[in-house]
Amino acid sequence: MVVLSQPALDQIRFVENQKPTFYPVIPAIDLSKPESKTLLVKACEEFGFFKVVNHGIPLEFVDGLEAEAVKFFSLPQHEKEKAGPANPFGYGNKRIGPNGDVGWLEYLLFQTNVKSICQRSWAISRENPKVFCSALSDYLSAVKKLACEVLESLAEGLKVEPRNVFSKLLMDEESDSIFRLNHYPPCPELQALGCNLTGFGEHTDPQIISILRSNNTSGLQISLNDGSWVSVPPDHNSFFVIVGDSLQVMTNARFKSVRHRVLANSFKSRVSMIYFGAPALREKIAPLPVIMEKGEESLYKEFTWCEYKKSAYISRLADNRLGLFEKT
Ligand code: GA4
Repeated sequence: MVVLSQPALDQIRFVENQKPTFYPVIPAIDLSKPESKTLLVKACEEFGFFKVVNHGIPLEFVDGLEAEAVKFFSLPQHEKEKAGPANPFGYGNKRIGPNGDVGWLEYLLFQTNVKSICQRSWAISRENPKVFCSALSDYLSAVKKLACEVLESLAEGLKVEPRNVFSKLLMDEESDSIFRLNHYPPCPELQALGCNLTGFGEHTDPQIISILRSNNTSGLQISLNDGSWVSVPPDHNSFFVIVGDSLQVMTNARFKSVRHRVLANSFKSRVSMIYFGAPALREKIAPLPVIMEKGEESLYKEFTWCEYKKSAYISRLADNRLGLFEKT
């Protein structure tokens, strides 16, 4: 059994128990179909969230990394702590970020360059760091390729050129993309308490695009435009795509970064893996001139990814981080 150490259960936010509302029509986009470009744009405009099928990521990469993650999270607590604390990279337990946010989860946070993955693998898998390193590297190359394909289709759907206008930011050698493995242990006490517990509190992702894959355990919820929360049925064969704040800015708010959260489950462990595609630190984040209509003005002040990231790391998880950069 996995025992999560401090902070204790009562320090984590409980969420009112509402009947689970499942996402009305979660856009499921088949990337092999020619109409996918238009559907991707529509989903980014309406929800900032969708799932993709026929994504081309080999199942063995997904299973290989999930098996390594499960192996790590099953280690005794003192062993896992050797890979921590997460500042911000490494093993973290319940504490999220540096400003007092907590949730019912443990996680590993990584930079995505091969050198740092391989170095960190030594603290994660003492028996066989090479296996962990290669499982993570294989998965990362495949998921980065998927993120770039989605971004290129979005550029085509928006009729902006060149088609790599977004994807080149992730392909940059100095791209600041990161990756996280999350484990939400079951919390049986919730049954008796009759309420929900925050696994990962509500937030938007600061980056350009996030690609999330989870096992078949529920928990992910999305906030709709009217502020209501809906549960996303888990689907271990698909990848969920989340529009980040930076893509919202680059499209001058045509695309919406989606607020999302994860609730803990009473019975089952949830394991998720998320790739956060980000630009290089020096990169300016601003609406693309080719997207702006004649006379349209930017809704945002100019900033670099480095400035946005700095400001994110002094914010609380649920804060409206883009608010600080909106023109008044
Ligand atoms: C949210 C998205 C990613 O998980 C993350 C998170 C990061 C962290 O866990 O260290 C942050 C959070 C995320 C935004 C605000 C700050 C930073 C925790 C937090 C309170 C890795 C990221 O890039 O931003």
